[in-house]
Amino acid sequence: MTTLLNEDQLAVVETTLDFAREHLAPGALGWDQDKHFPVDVLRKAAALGLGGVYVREDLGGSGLFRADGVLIFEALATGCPSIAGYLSIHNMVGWMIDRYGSPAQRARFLPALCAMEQLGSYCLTEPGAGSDAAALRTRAVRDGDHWVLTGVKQFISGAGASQVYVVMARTGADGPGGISAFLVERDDPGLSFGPNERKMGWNAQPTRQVLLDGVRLPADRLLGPEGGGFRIAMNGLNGGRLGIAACSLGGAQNALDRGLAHLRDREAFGATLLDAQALQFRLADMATELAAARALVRQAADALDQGTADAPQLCAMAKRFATDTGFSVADRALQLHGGYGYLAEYGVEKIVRDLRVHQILEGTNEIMRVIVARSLTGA
Ligand code: FAD
Ligand code: 2MC
Repeated sequence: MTTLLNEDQLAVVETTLDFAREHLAPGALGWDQDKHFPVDVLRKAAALGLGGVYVREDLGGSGLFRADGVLIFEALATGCPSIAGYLSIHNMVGWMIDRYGSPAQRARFLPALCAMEQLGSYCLTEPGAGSDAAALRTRAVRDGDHWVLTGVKQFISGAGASQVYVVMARTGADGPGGISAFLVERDDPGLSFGPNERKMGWNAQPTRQVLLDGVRLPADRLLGPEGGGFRIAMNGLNGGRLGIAACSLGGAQNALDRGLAHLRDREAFGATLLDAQALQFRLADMATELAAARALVRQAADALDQGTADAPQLCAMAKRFATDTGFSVADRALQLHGGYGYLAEYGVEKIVRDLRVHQILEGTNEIMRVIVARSLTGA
């Protein structure tokens, strides 16, 4: 994963891989089993600058680029894709506040988010509006100097544990142009949470409904312009999709490494399994596909950093391709372990379960194809 990186990037990768090895990998299986969200470990990550990767440095951020972020999230995911995935979402929230917030909003929210004294969540999806996000129905009604928010957000990562929620709500007409973004805090009266969902993977972080029952916010909690919320949400997701794509690369790389180690150790038919050319070819395909996915993720990150017109499509291509490839590589690594791959203690089935949801969240891979197809057809 270090080919063609400059010295600064190599240092970032090395530090983050060390962190993943020391602080994520040892706990990952237990957190999955116990559904434990290790906030103390997140704070240690923040001490390395991973709580505000893209936030400007004046308020405690690291001021890095997407090209750095994809290296960071790939490295973190070698230790635990679920925690790396949450960190990517937290950093999406920080980026949105840094990019669209007023000076007062930046000063109020960013230092604590960068230190991960406070955690962030992103609230777009609703029970009746997932892929068709612009159909969301949570309402924000102006009342003098306040906004009053009512609605339900579904599947919110980090909900309950997070203090800061970026909530997309309808302030105007139907469709994307009638949506605004708001900064909601956990102790705002009227905010509550559903139970923690029971899930296939991503168990090291909570997923809950966010219930807004007449949440009354001062007018200065509007993030960006009124009616600009969908644009803000989509621009956040362009980077978020790269973070998730990178998490798939890291999880799959770990699974591939485990598969190789297992074949080297395991003996059958009078030789080690690694001597079987059919299995060597399988490893070769897995490594090749992962390298291709990594190249696309890095290309998309460069495009987003440079603000090219095709960046959203490239992010969608990279998210679709890397998350499909990552899942497939992890699944093949499980197969290479035979029956042991199916046992929790070998760690591969957990990677498969964690990586499965990357094909669904931050825009399903069908929606990624919609985005790419629209860019081709001009529809
Ligand atoms: P639907 O939109 O109902 O889609 C159902 C199926 O139809 C999918 O396969 C979809 O691809 C397909 N489909 C829909 N429209 C089309 C189309 N036009 N063409 C082809 N196929 C189509 N959301 C947040 O806002 N914040 C979070 O923090 C968050 N975290 C999540 C964590 C987890 C563990 C999960 C599972 C989800 C999370 N989500 C979050 C929600 C996630 O983004 C949505 O689940 C996802 O966008 C899909 O929406 P949906 O579940 O309503 O599926
Ligand atoms: N980047 C920048 N702008 C974008 C954009 C993107 N990726 N996607 C859409 N826009 C803009 C678009 O250019 C348009 O702007 P304008 O009005 O200036 O022309 C505006 O947004 C409306 O876009 P569309 O007309 O394409 O809207 P439509 O409703 O047809 O479809 C679609 C938009 C399907 C692409 C969008 O609803 C979508 O991405 N759906 C998937 C939802 C999703 O990703 N949810 C993830 C939730 S978060 C999560 O899962 C986590 C784990 C955190």
